[in-house]
Amino acid sequence: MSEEVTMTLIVPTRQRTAQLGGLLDSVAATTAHAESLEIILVVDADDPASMSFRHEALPIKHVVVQPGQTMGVLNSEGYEASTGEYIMLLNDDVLVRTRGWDERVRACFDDFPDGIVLVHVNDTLIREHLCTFPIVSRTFCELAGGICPRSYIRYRIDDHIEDVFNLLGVLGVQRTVYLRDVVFEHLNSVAHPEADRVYMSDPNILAVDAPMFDALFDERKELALRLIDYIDQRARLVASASRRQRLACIIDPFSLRVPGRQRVKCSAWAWWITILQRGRACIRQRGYRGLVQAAGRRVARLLPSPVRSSPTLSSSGNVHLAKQARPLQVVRAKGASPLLRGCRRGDRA
Ligand SMILES: [Mn+2]
Repeated sequence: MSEEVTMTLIVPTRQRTAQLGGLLDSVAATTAHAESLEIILVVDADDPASMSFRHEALPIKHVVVQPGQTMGVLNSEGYEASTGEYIMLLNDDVLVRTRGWDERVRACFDDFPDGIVLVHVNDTLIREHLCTFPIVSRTFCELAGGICPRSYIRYRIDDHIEDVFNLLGVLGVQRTVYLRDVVFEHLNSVAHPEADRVYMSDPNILAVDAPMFDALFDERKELALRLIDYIDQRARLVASASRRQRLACIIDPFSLRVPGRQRVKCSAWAWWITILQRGRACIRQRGYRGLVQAAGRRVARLLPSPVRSSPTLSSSGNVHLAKQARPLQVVRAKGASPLLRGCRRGDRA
């Protein structure tokens, strides 16, 4: 495994280092490749305990901001300082429960080499209903102009990211992966008399974040279009490279002159004239027996034959024909069209 950072966890945290320690212990205990992990703690300048927090098993980077910033700003500042190829927005009130979670996430991104994927884990509260802890690629962030808008106070950051991918889905590009059995237990819940643990949101903050989310809808639609353009452009480059490779294998242009290479178009009238002319020429040159033989050969040619004249790749990588193709010679008998060549006496083509 390389020492390169592939995964960044962005964790805004304030004055609860015990809980933060619990999260990082669980990360250290479950990560398959801790050496390619980067933890970014976004901490307030008036919080010395968080600013000096370290973990013995994990590389920690601190990003210090002025107190009182929005979650949008905290996550964005964390993103600006990140170096990982894949970036996860996380909270400090989480315990990672699934061993090898990072390999599972990595495998999802490997399925889409263009990097336009949203992976999310099971937070045990909101689960498949929303990507509470979203993971996206740096490529996505660069196309989006950041990991999230800075203006969201606390809520709707996950909704905002997920919504972009929901819009991709509308356009037939399904790029959201929910890892149901990769558990990041979210401890942010309150006892609710009528239900299991539920996540309670602050209505005053939601009153700001919800209209913001609505106001940015058109912006997300534009982003979805940009993402699809990027996906298409990448696919074209990959297809073009593979076509170039196929053409590079061909060294003999005459090897391409195989039967069936043209789309033959002919009016019914011209077709009948040709058949009659050929038949007459055959009878003239080789008699009725020759005509039957020629017709038999023509029928045999229509039958599928794996050996005859199909281009094959030799061990040297060069395309050649099972039977050596001759350069075409247009033979023009008196008044006969080049099409009549097939009926020349002694022709064993
Ligand atoms: Mn939380």
